[in-house]
Amino acid sequence: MTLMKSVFVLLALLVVSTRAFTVLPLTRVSYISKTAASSAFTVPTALKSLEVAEIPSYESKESPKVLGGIKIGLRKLVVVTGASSGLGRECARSLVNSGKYFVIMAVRDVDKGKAVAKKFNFPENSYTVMKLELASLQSVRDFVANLKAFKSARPLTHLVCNAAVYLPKDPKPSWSDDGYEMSMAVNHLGHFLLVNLLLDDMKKAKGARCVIVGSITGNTNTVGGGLVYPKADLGKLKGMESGGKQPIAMMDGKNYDGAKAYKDSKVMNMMTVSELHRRYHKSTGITFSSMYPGCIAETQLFREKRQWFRKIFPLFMKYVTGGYVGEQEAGERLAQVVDDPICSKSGVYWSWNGGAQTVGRYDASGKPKGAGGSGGEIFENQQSDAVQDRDMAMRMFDLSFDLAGIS
Ligand code: NDP
Ligand code: PMR
Repeated sequence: MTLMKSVFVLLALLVVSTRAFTVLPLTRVSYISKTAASSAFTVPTALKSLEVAEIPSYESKESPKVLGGIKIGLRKLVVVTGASSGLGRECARSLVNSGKYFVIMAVRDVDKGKAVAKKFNFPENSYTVMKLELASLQSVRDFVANLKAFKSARPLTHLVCNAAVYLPKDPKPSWSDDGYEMSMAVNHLGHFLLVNLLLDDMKKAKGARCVIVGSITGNTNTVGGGLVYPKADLGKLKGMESGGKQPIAMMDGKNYDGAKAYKDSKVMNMMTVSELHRRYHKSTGITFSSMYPGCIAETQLFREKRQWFRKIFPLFMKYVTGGYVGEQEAGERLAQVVDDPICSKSGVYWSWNGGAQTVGRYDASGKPKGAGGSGGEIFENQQSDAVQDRDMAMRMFDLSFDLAGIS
């Protein structure tokens, strides 16, 4: 057994005694009842688009039934980034199955996105696949232009910023088209530009929501984020202040560390939500949310990790920490933040109090086996002091404007 494996096993034993820290921070704020959380999101057996008239209609004068030549009924319009894999794919599936949403799958690989829709039998009039390469600011701008042309005058009601890369094994940084370190560019900067370009449009919609996926590993007030190195730390933002471009890889200005770059990007995701809420919630009415779905230990996020890690990690999360959640259930959790009336409060970082089921609820063809709804209780989680640092968030937000080329 290698040294790394021995350390892993030892730590696993250590964590057995700290199981209570599942997905919880060291303190938590409030709970919402499981019944309230799970009842709002059921999966109908068939799409009945014209029976969803109770959904608030758009304030646009356009007919709500046809969009870009596609019949979408009165469904709400949601963009999900990274809908070709893992959490984003399952969130898209849950939203399509709800019958309430027309899903715009914003993906870097259009063929892969189409294959996902085909595999899960998404009804023709419930989705479209659009190219979005988050490692290129120009691609983000092109996506927004295409989106606006597609949906004509109808406002976007929901935006889910989910896509991400995790590059823990790369000894040297890789760079986006614009010369930014890849995980910061894809996970934070591309989404930052996307949200900012869509705000004006979304504020026209009633009940609009923007969700950016965060993580426990960006929060140092947790076991997952506080005890496992490297820890997230934006330092004094020296890297960002110096323009954040090649050869500067880290936003704190220090040497490159791929795992830390991911965790830093998650901090920026969560700070962005808090800052969006503070700056724009009152004036736009948009609900801004962040969330941690649980540890979805089997997704492609861990593609760079060694095979032994990818085998043991889900078992460790299931049977040692208890922080595991399956892809389907995680997707339903994200869809809950998009759709559930209890998640209409803005500025919240949502989490679930364990209770995830480990058995899938869909058969191989993608048909639901039974009722949907998440195990575990949703609650308003508390972020670390570092993530809640207002001055840092403001500075990070303002510098992101510069880096993303927003004037
Ligand atoms: P996956 O790797 O399965 O999914 C990531 C998605 O992002 C894929 O669809 C991928 O596209 C897309 N993507 C990657 N790079 C780009 C790019 N340059 N432009 C556009 N899209 C891109 O990972 P997960 O589903 O696990 O991760 C989804 C979210 O969940 C992330 O924000 C992650 O930080 C978060 N998260 C994950 C946890 C986990 O335990 N897995 C825990 C906490 C948070 P493609 O399909 O082409 O690869
Ligand atoms: Mg972590 C006790 C709780 C706990 C939780 C909820 C997570 C979540 N992790 C916990 C503990 C531990 N982890 C411990 C004690 C160890 C040392 C054995 C450990 C290790 C570990 C590694 C090597 N964990 C990891 C990795 C990764 O490569 C993952 C990562 O950091 O990706 C950025 C990861 C994760 N642990 C989690 C979660 C949710 C991840 C995925 C990270 C994310 O997407 O944010």
